[in-house]
Amino acid sequence: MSRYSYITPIASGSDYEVLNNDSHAHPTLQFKVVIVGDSGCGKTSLFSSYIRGSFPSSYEPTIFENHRTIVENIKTHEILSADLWDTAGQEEYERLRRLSYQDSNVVIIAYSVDAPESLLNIHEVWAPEVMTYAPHASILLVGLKSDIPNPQVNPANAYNVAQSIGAVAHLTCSSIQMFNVNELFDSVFNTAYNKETMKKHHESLSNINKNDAYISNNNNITSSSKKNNNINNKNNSSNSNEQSKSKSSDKPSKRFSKKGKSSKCTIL
Ligand SMILES: Nc1nc2c(ncn2[C@@H]2O[C@H](COP(=O)(O)OP(=O)(O)OP(=O)(O)O)[C@@H](O)[C@H]2O)c(=O)[nH]1
Ligand SMILES: [Mg+2]
Repeated sequence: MSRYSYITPIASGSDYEVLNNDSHAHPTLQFKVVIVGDSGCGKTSLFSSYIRGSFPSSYEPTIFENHRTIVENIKTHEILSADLWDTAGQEEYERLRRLSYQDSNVVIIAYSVDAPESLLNIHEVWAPEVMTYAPHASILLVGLKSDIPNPQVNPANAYNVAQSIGAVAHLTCSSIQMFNVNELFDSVFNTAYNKETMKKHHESLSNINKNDAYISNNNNITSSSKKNNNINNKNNSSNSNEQSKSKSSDKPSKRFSKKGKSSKCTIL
């Protein structure tokens, strides 16, 4: 990997293999991945090389296309399903493209290493659009057509752009030569998978905290009722036990509902 490429820990982990769509695999998780970038930078060729293992023979501008792809983690054999959304780089399809972002987990922003303006457009067009329409999606930056001799894009500039838009990975690929294509999609799936796993982990932690709050509230009830009993025992008034019992059973329920509410708010 060149010194200007990187894959952060969230985008690292496992390797994946594309399965036949007619395989009867049962995915455990489903993701949506969108690719955007200047027209002609090589988005469709990248998807085609990865999914079908073939490079398109002619250039046809995309209007809109999506592919459901089933992949298997080669270590754990876990099956994931990914909807790969190919979009139009052309300006006239801007409105249609903006509809593609909804609910995406990962967005690949692409430029071509032979077109410096496609890198400039990351700041001008693509990153602002992604941040507006897919604010929660993770971004990977990819430089396409890396096989072209004498690339026009300065790799240090591309690295700086990747950092400035918070890309979780920056790679250069060649769809013709299948160079770094699998590596790019491994990073895409690892990002989506790791994010989902972290989300589930946080959710279960928050449930544990809620249970803890519930238990501690119940403990407060018990200790407060004991305290009340002690006070009442000290006072030693007639029927004090019965009274204190009824008081203690009134009081704790109030405290419980108050405490229960505020701790719930804090957690949520
Ligand atoms: N040398 C080289 N050429 C490529 C590569 N990938 C794509 N191309 C060429 O670049 C041109 C545009 O490729 P596409 O993949 O259709 O570009 P796109 O980004 O999908 O374009 P739009 O659909 O218009 O947004 C085609 O002529 C491809 O043959 C690559 O890895 N290396
Ligand atoms: Mg296309």
